Amino acid sequence: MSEQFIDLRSDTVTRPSEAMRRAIASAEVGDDVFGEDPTVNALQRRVAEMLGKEAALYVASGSMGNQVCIKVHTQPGDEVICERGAHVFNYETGGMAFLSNAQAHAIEGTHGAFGVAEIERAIRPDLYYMPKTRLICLENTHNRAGGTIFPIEKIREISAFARARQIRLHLDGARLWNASVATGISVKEYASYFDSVSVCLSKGLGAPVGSVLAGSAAFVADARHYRKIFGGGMRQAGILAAAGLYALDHNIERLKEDHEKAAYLAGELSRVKIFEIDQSSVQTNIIIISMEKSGKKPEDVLAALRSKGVLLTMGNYMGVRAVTHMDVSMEEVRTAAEIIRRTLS
Ligand code: TLP
Repeated sequence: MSEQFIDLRSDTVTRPSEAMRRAIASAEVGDDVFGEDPTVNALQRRVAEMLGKEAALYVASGSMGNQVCIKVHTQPGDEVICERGAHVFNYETGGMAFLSNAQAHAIEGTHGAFGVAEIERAIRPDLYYMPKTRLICLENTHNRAGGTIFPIEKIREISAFARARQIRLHLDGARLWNASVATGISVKEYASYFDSVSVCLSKGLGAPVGSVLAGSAAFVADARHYRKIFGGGMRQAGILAAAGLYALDHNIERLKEDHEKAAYLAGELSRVKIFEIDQSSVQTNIIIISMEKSGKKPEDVLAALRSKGVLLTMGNYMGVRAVTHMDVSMEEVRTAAEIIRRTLS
């Protein structure tokens, strides 16, 4: 597809480079359901170490990482506080209801973030006829809000509060690497505030498949059990894990280039009349574009751009989304900006 198109739909569309393919081809493998795949084990150790957690577990996707963590943390009927635009709430096919019989208590955030005051209002009193507030999920960076960074001071306050109230705290860190590169705050520091963290290798880091969840050894032992129930027990998964290790070795620092491309593109696109872009939300590699005031339908705009060779995707309500990544060069971003301006003006 990207032969003819400049594909800005998602950072998930990247394809493994030649060097990554060589790492895949030469990976040592074993049966991971027996815990015997050396490359999976190396990846899990590496991510556990990077996140400062006792243990980690390789999973098939970001959704599986989040949903397994939610399953371990909750009991049926429990409530999970998350932001209204959260991926776990909007884009995981109702997984927390389907798989954990838990219900989401969604609260309105600003740029995908919220504070202790909002959480306090959402916590259920300890009454027998109310659900138990068991878990809080944060998302960093926040996809639907535009790749926005959850402020570290807020995370610290929420973490201290959650620990004092014995409410578990999970981080959907699908793009935690982006947050870390943008702020200079280590992923280890971010992760230290959470009971569990899920990170993706298949977004900006460019691996074809895979995410990793991390937490205490006891947590990860339970997670392994649920990963198997959810159909995620893979066998010679080392050929996939090798791509993940390659991505961690080579593709983290370069995320700043994706952020530069997004900042440039957001600036150019703000000159398109029908587009409204909150520039303050463009903090990493995602641009959320609203067209509400213009009355234009996002699907018509997407089709018009597709016919000219540029792919964007649906964003928020009445809007579209552009995401920069390693398979779209700065030059292609410039071309895309030019095509979008010509097509829509
Ligand atoms: N996000 C995808 C789509 O599902 C929207 C994308 O193109 O951005 N957490 C966050 C914050 C995510 O953005 C995603 C994927 C996931 C979890 C789920 O990861 P996968 O797709 O591997 O299940």
